[in-house]
Amino acid sequence: MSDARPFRLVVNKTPQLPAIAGVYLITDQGDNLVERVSQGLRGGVSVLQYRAKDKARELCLAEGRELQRLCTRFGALFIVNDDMQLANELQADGVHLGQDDGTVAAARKLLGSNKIIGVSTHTVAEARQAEQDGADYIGFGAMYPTESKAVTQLPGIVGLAALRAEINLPVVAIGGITPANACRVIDAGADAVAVISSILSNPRPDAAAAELGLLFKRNQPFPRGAVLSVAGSDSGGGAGIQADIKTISLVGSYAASVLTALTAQNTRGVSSIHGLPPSFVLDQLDTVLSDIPIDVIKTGMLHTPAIIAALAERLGERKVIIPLVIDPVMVAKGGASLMEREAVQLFIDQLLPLAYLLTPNIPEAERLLGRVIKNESEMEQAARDLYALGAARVLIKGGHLSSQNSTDILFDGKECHSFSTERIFTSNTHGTGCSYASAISAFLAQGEPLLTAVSKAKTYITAAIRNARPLGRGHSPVNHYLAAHELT
Ligand code: TZP
Ligand code: MG
Repeated sequence: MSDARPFRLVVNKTPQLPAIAGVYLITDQGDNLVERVSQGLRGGVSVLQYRAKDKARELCLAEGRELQRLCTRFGALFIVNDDMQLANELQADGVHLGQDDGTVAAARKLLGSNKIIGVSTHTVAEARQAEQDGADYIGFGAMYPTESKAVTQLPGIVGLAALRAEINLPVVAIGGITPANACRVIDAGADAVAVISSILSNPRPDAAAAELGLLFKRNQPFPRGAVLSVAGSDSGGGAGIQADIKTISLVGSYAASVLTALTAQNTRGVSSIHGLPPSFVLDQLDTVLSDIPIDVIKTGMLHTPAIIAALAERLGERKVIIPLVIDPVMVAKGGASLMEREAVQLFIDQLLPLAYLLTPNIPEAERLLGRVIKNESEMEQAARDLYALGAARVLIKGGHLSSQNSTDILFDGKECHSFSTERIFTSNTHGTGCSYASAISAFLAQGEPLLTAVSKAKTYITAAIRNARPLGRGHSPVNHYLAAHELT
């Protein structure tokens, strides 16, 4: 027997750590740090830098170990700021050095070849030097003025773009970055965004981290980003899962689907509903999520309390969240109830708190809050109250009011923003809610910041209503095709 063995198994004993990319969170000096960091990790933070300014050694060791355990649980890298001795004692994944915190060579000697060493830089010259010295990534800033640190150099976005052209190492941009401005930082070439306050001072660190994470999709090829729609089928094709898939695909994202119920429906109404077993809803969900990288989950008609409970339990179990856009579908255009009565309280208690974004129209917001909403200032209060029930961001749609413009109000946890378009007087609005929430979900999955995603989706849905063609004898469906066409 020949002993020739053409292939040799090579075992790499020191597996490479993942490259620095995505959302890079730096700790602050406030209370409840472990809980806030834990929420950030749940929102998808990929690197945590432990920055313990002026803390006693014993405290640093204890706190560092706790944070490190969290990082291990969430699959995030754990980097220690400034102090290579502490990094060594904690056996962190690496250390981040300021210009005065010791050399890359000294850190390499102490920590070994498989640890990550980052260096803070403010100019192309400093970054080139760090690259020559053998750093694994560079920090670069500040991008914007910030209250978190007294910064003396502000190379900004222009400086970052110039640096990007010169440097091959991963670049972590820092300083005053928020989910609203990070798109400019990413477009200028940052591989990661380092933030303190925009995650740790946000009342919802999970949502803030998830918002930052989605932005990294913005330069991917089309179809860009993937949305999973959990909804009912509308045999008429104007609303439900059919509207969702049309919208998501036409605006440029990948659409996957989990069906909750089948409706026999046309433009005049729903004639019957065939609900699917919750176990099969979950089987669809698990099967999709175990294979396809989904960026945003959007829910529509959920139909029964059992489906709502099953979905809430499964999504709540996830370690790292997938941002969830919940369109609380309750009543069909023709008046048919699409959410059973007992389901509403269960929805409020179990699913609503998992929402990244909740998108009720006025009748839905009224039903959720148990009071009448008559004007824009009452819409604002309603958005704040639904936020208090646990949705991280809330968009109340004003289509059912009778004002001159159609105005929607978004509460982002800090302030209200309004989005207005011309009101189109028509009854051809079948599928409006589904299509609007799907467009928002797709734009989020494409890496648009929330305000841009809502604004583009509002433009889309307004065009879809304006271009609706008579079809059937009831409420004609909106025009998905021409709306997407107008957007481009
Ligand atoms: N280095 C340069 S700016 C900065 C550090 C540590 C602070 C960043 O904090 P924030 O709150 O994200 O602006
Ligand atoms: Mg430092």
